[in-house]
Amino acid sequence: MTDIIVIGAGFAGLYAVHRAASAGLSVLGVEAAPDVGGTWYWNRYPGARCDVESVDYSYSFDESLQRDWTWSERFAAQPEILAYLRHVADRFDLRRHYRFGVDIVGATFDPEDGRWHVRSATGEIYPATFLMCATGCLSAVNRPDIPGFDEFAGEVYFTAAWPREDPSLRGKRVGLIGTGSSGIQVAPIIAAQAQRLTVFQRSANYTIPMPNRPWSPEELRQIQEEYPERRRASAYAAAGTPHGTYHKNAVDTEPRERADALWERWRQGGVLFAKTFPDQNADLAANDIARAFVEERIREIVADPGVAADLTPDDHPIGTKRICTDSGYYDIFNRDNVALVNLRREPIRAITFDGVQTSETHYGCDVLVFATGFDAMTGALTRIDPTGPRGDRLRDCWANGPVTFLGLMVPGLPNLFTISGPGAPSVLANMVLHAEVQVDWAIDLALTARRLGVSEVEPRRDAAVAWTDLVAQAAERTLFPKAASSWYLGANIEGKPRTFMPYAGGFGTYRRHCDDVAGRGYTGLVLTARNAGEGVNR
Ligand code: NA7
Repeated sequence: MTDIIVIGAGFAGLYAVHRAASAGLSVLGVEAAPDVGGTWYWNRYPGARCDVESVDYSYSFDESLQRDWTWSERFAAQPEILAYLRHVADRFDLRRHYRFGVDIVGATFDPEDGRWHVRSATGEIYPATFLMCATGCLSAVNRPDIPGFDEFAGEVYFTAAWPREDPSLRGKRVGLIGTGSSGIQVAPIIAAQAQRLTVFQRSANYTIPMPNRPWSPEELRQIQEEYPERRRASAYAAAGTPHGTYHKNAVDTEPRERADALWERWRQGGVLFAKTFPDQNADLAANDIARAFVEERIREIVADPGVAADLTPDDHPIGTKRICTDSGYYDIFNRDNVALVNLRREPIRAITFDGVQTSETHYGCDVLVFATGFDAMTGALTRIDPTGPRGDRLRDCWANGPVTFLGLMVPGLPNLFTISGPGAPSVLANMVLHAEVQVDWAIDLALTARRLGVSEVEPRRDAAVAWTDLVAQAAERTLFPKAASSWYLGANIEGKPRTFMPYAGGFGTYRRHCDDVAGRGYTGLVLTARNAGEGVNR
């Protein structure tokens, strides 16, 4: 009998399978892809990199793994991250627990046998006591509903499902739709290959150049020496990395000192720019200072003032949509073979058999690349739509926005864990350490349940509502809700309820909440012993 099914073989899923198996639980991993990697399996478009430094965006649970693996660059590229995850799967012999190529499309908790029955697209049913969805925040691909989509006669690629054999774009006219992190990362590489690149931009985003470089042997030696301290500093930090903010608020800092701090972060690169000052994401005046700095850089890099203006966001404070990290994005607009189309001025009317028709012009294309994002945070979960013993369905439970307990559990759906689900810091933190925290919490709970002879664990509705209120309050203390079209808010998907989904109170604070609930014997949960009838309120 399987104790726990883990859906997904990305960072969270692999660790969950390892942790469960090491703790003596019988575990089955299921994964739609033919191998491990999760988001790093699918998002293999050229230029894909993580915007968190490699030495932080890696597991901390095993010191010898940490010691033996050497990252070649500050910001790891997709092939290296995938190689790392394959190494982890080999090292801990994790593939033997997995079935690959299994696409899960449903899950129902049967009150009769007290188990989840997890259903694949081909109709197999897998039963287990616990179900852990390690399905990722950014895995349900958004395929935009543009008229004529199927009429296009040329090649079509999605950055989020890039072919394993990299297609050659040399000498072709390429249209790129979408200018989030993925579009911004892939664009410079396409620009260097294609005969012509047309970038279709619906919303401009802020992007910070990534000063990527190989780690020097000396740096690597020092990182190894300081790893324990680095991990200690990350464990309860706001974003799960050792980096903090400047020691003073932007509004309390003299202009010259402020500029120095911003330059420092600009040179450091990556998402850290979004957190240069402590007040940057809470106070519009502080945010405007950081924003003005980046806008000046855009005008310096992009030669045509009209194009620079179009590349400058006008609908969100900086950092309230995921800040992008690029390698030469703004520079491509100085090339003769690259054009920017501002879809706010000339919206797409249709895709035709040979290009894109906007309200103004027809742009001939041989290839269309869609970097149009994801049904983020909830999409991969509502697609499975777990259904509880009393008929509660996740889609209905979240019809007006996600309600969760610690972003990990949902009332009405016992024994279900949603790793990196809404209501947790997830994408606002280092996803790898975040996965470790949540997986540890969930597996500890499963082990506690087993020890106590408890067959069902479920959050109380009032406890979930209280946590969800806390998530909303944390967001209200920030500028995040002011972004017009962010996927954090579900605003990129038509009909999706607008709620700020991640917990913005900080990774360290979140971890303390998790510690606290476990330390008090799982307050907020109902633990039910199957044959003992009544549940125990905690
Ligand atoms: P994002 O950040 O959601 O970006 C998607 C982009 O696609 C964004 O510019 C969208 O414009 C655009 N988009 C979506 N649908 C359309 C249509 N129909 N027409 C034109 N443009 C469209 O996804 P990414 O994959 O780039 O990045 C996701 C995260 O992965 C990233 O934040 C990192 O954390 C890693 P919009 O802004 O909605 O106007």
